[in-house]
Amino acid sequence: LRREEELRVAIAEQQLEVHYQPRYLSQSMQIIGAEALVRWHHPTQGMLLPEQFIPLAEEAGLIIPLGRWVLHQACQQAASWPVEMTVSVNLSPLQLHDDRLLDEIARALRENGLPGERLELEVTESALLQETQSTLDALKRIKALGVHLAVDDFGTGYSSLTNLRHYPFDVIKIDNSFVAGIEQSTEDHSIVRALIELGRGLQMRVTAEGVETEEQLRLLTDDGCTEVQGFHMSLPMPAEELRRLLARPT
Ligand code: G
Ligand code: G
Ligand code: MN
Ligand code: NA
Repeated sequence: LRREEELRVAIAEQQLEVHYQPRYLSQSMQIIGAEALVRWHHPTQGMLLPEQFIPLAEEAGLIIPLGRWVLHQACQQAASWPVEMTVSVNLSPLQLHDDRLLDEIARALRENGLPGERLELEVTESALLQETQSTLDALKRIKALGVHLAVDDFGTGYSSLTNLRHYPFDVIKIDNSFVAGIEQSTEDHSIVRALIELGRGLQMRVTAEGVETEEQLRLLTDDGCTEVQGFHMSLPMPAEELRRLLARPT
């Protein structure tokens, strides 16, 4: 309960900070967007990563105010970038099924003057397993705002491919775990190639996540994966650092 109280205070007192990890075109290494990743500057424990507090936020019902705060921050930042690119925000399944989500998204866009196309919301593949019809309805309402949708951690959730066809996703994000194995494992490499092909067939863009080496980047580019994200190109960074990176002449 103490931790929960601390998190409540953290949301109210702005101890949270959003970092941004750039997403690149694999061919040109042009930055085409960035993913918002929340951090908690805990008063005594230093910087905490999302896996250390998102599960608690979900259990305690705090993911709604936390998610709302991240969404507003991300839209505000994106509106201030010197380049017109997309900001991606992770959505918890609980947010997806919250009645107020649609209004919150519309408000975050409107208050920051950000066009819907410049926001992308990421939903994990595992979130698609439950309540198919209400999930589909929620996604369609978000799409109607012009906002883009990405299916995150793809390949790990065992969702049926039939469902994927009916969902209005713009982007498939291939999970880190497959990308990590493509140099050593022909199986992992085959899975990644199949996911790239699946995206092509469904007319969805494909982003490979967790690209950590030059060789992984080369293999993915050769396989026709047009977008990449990962430590090899860039770590998640504070908003100010990303702004400087974007302002730098290329
Ligand atoms: O930042 P890190 O690299 O440690 O992220 C770990 C996990 O936390 C990822 O799966 C990411 O989707 C999730 N995450 C990061 N920021 C947010 C957020 O603002 N909301 C939700 N729901 N999940 C987030
Ligand atoms: O939302 P999602 O689960 O996709 O969140 C991305 C997570 O992956 C974040 O925790 C982010 O810090 C992490 N990440 C980003 N790039 C890399 C990478 O190259 N390698 C690894 N292992 N993790 C990464
Ligand atoms: Mn993500
Ligand atoms: Na992911």
